[in-house]
Amino acid sequence: MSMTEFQAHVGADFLFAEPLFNNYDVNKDQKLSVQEFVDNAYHAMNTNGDTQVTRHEFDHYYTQLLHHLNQHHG
Ligand SMILES: [Ca+2]
Ligand SMILES: [Ca+2]
Repeated sequence: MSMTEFQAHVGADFLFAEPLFNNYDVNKDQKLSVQEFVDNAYHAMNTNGDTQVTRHEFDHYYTQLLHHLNQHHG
């Protein structure tokens, strides 16, 4: 792997991680509390806004996440 390839790889990861982290970090203290992490993951998965995350909703979220990662990793 060349330095250019390495930087492209790290850069893509950073670009993906930064907005994701900021989205989770509700009070912007640059740390994720358990509450912030759980709330965001829960709301991200619970697409129909009820009080439960079904297996279907979880699978949908997981598929979307993998899709994102595959796009950035080429
Ligand atoms: Ca926080
Ligand atoms: Ca639901």
